[in-house]
Amino acid sequence: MRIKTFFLILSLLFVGAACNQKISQTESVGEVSGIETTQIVMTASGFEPSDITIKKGTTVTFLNQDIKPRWPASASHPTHTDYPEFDPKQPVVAGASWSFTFDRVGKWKFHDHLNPARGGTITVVE
Ligand SMILES: [Cu+2]
Repeated sequence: MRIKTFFLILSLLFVGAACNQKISQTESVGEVSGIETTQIVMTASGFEPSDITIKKGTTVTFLNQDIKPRWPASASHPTHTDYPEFDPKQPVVAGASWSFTFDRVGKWKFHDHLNPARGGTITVVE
């Protein structure tokens, strides 16, 4: 009986230790990543949100929730020369997304290359 109790306590300790390890692993992953991300949804009515302010190094994911392709790109249409890298160089198909990390501080106007009347501004700060 005593031995049974001893093993029961021992196994509980092991389970407890395993749980602690899992928790600390999750925490460290969170610390290591430390990458800021944000999302802009694209639909037929434009970008949501269309005007955001982010810190330099933030990754913005443009998610296409429309049934048609969408194409986020830097001003000005059609050459996209303000921030040439801010351009997937091809349409983002329905249901897909495109992510871009903003490394340049500035006020970047953008638009939907397939519907240039829709657009917004991404302000990147230090
Ligand atoms: Cu364009």
